[in-house]
Parts: sequence; structure tokens; C-alpha cells
Amino acid sequence: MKGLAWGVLAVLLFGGTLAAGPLEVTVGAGPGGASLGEINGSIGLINVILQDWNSTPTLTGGVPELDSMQVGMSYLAGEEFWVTPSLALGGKIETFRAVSSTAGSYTAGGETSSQVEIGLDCHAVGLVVGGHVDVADFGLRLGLDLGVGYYYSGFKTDITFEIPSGVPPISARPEEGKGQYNASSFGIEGGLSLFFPIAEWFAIGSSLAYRWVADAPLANAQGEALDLDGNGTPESIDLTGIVVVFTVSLRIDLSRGEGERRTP
Ligand SMILES: [Ca+2]
Repeated sequence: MKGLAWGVLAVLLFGGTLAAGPLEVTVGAGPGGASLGEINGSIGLINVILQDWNSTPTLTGGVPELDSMQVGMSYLAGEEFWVTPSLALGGKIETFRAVSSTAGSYTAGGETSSQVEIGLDCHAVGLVVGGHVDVADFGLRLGLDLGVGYYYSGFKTDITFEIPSGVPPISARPEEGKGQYNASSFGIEGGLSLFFPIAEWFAIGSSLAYRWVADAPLANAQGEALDLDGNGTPESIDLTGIVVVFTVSLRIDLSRGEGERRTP
């Protein structure tokens, strides 16, 4: 299926070249959201344990709770060919990354020390092919975007989780050590974009998109599933969310010869 996604991308890009309409190259960055529902559920369970230990009177020290991983940063680079003055087809590569970490220690009875250190790193790369239609032009160009994507994701863990002495037993314990888990799945993206043309060949803009990506199981190279909170139930990755991106676009007219820019 990976080959299929690349194939569709190649056909769209080279098909567009033959059509020789203007080519628009866009790069952008902005805050990205991803539900990461089961992973954030596990973070919640780990935080309950930390809250409990942080409020245990026989322990000194403490470990701050982990932040949820719902918000991260997104970057994109894409190109589209204008097959009509208001319809463009093309593809883009986009990335998403969210991290969460904490560290601290507990001391019981002035002697025994237990160390807690958790680093979580979620990253994803999406290959999206689709189209853009300009629906209004009032100095600003308002457009609709729709695309289908294939998303590779990775999740890294680096965990030290020593249980302090004298605390009640806990039912689940995050697995210690370093881990690297991967997943891939299909998704759909749709949204609105707004472009402000500075010149015929240059525009700045922003887009607001909703991305739906099928839940995918995360597994390491040995085929073991991620069980972040250690409760025996694996966590899948869910990249569904809202992405806001601020963009810069260059438009190049391929029919006017090399280096020459489009004139009205
Ligand atoms: Ca679990």
C-alpha cells in the first residue's frame, strides 16, 4: 500500500507537469493537534500514581505530572498544479511531533531514594495527495482543501520508574527502559485555507484542517505492542485532530519558459 501512495503522488505530480499549468510550491508550520487518546489515557494513569506518591507523607521529594500529548508542532511542504484557474491538484508531506517528559525522585526515611524519569516522543510523517478549489476571491483567496493521506508514526519511550519504599503496591507499572514503536495508517484531511497574494507569484496564508486517521497499533522491531502504563492492554496511536498552519507559497508558470514568472 506504501507503493500505491507513492504511485498516486507521482501520477499527480507528473500529470500536472504535462498539463503545464502554474505550479504552486508551499511550505508552512503551525500548531498541530492529535487525539492520541489511548496514549493520553495511559499518561493519566501514570499521573494518578505520581499524584498519590507526591501526597504520601512518608516520602520527601516529588515528580511533576506528565503533560498530555494532544498538541504539538506541524510542518508541511507541498506542490500543486493549477489545472484550471480555480482548481489545483497536488501532494504534500507533513510532519507532526509532540513530546512529554518529567523527572524527579523520592526519599523515604531519609535513606532510600527512588528515581522516576519519563521521556515520551511522538512523531508522524504524512504523505497526502489531494486538491484545492478556490471558492471566493475578495483580495484574499478562500479555498477548500481535501486530500487522502498515508501516515507513518513513531513513538519513543525512555522510562525509569522505581517504586519508593513503603508505598502501597500499584496494579500497573510502566515498563522501564528505552523503546521505539512504529505504526502506519490511512487518513483523510479536509479544511479551509486563506491566501493573501503579495504578488502574482507570491502569497502568504493560513489553513485550518481536520485530519482523521485510522487508529493504528504501535509495535517495536520485535513485534511487541506498546503498553505504556503496563496494564496489559496495548495502546494504539490516533493522529486525528485539528491542524493550523501558516504558509508561504510561490507560484511558477511552467508554460512561460524557465525562470519567467506569470503575468496577469
Ligand atoms: Ca496499557
